[in-house]
Amino acid sequence: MSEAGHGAGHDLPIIGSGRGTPGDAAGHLTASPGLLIEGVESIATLSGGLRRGPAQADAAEIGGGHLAVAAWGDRLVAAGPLNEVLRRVAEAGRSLDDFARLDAAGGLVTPGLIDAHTHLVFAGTREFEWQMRSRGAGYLEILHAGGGILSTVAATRAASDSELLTGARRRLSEMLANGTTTAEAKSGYGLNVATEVRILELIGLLDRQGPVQLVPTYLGAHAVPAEFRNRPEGTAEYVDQIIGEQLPAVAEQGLASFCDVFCEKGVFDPTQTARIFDAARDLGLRLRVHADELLPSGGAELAAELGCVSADHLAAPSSAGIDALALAARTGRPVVATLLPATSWFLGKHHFAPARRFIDAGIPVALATDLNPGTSPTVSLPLVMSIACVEMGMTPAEALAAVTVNAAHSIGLGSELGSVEPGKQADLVIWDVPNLGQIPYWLGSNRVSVVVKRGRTIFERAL
Ligand code: IZC
Ligand code: ZN
Repeated sequence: MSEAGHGAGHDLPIIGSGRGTPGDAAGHLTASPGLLIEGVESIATLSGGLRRGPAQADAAEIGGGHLAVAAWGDRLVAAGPLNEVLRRVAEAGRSLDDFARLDAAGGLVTPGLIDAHTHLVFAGTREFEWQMRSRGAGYLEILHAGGGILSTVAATRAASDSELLTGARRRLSEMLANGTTTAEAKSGYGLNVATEVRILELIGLLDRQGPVQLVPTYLGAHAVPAEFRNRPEGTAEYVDQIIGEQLPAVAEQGLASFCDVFCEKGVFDPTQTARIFDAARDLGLRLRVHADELLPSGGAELAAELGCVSADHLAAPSSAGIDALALAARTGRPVVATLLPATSWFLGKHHFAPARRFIDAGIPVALATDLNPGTSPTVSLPLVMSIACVEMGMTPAEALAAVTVNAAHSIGLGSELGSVEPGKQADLVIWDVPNLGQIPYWLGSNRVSVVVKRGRTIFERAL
């Protein structure tokens, strides 16, 4: 639907329970196993796999109107001109009677958005620290004075499960309303065995409850906790605890897909990071890293060397680090550069990751919110896309690839999520805009009309 016609969203029929898929924990069955979305103006399919180099700008768009998307169960069946989609449905031996119908009213369909970097589960807020920063205090200076991450750790340790769940659920529902259907979610505000395990268990519970799908990451190496900080060998002792106690507990219970480390000057150095990663890999975890957020710290180089699935932040990589990531991409071992421009912006840094250099060097770029109470209290991937376009010179199509197909690869789910292709999971957003350029263009507004997860409508906006 065009901007002039956006009121047409009133007419969208409500289907399903708004929750759950057949067989999931919620157990809400919907009437029809199929879903047919009609009246689509254009589809940004993002088909064709990981985007890098000039291909980062290829959204694999189908335009011209009279388009449709069909799903059966939780899988996509067909997307394209309505006639072709109906033919595919018939060829598959399905009757249209078994499809719920949804009118996109001339809107755009994209894959469900994927937020590849969030610190979803935390207690407390840090608006006070943010105001200190705008008066000149440094992020790491505040951390070393016992604030920053450590103030969130104190609040999180003290919070009950139900308090943590209430906060996380509120953020998840806002993420969903902004088009996010899958998110990576980190621990890292526990910094001891009991609370790190507790946070990851809560992430598992939230994932099972849905509808937003979560990929859990263990981030015990987010900071050195207060109880270790006044010892001469405190950092080394805490790394020993991570390797000796936290990682085995997390791995034994199968609580995390990834292990992450905040590799930054003054936090964990590359040698400590590599020790943690060696242990994590031995326990079957995949690797992702907070790399070069504030200063060149050897994080990008390490990510390439150790085969991290993703290197995140990269606002201050060294040239050698960029070269190492480019070489990894050229030699078939791509590390996704997951950039977090809302963080740079909220830190008031005027210093953003060199996205154009990454893209020109053939490094696949993803974008994520970095949702956290200190440096990026936002849930909105469309807002992150806007900042990426304005501050990092990305095009809207590059930014869309960065929050769909490349974000799927960043969390290791590239074969399952991130594009509108037959066989992939039916996670979709119907947008109240006629073309993808308008997603980041409508700065700070929300143009999501309908969100579909695993073939079921889970969100509809009342216009
Ligand atoms: O709570 O400050 N950078 N970790 C590394 C963060 C930002 C989150 C926080
Ligand atoms: Zn982070």
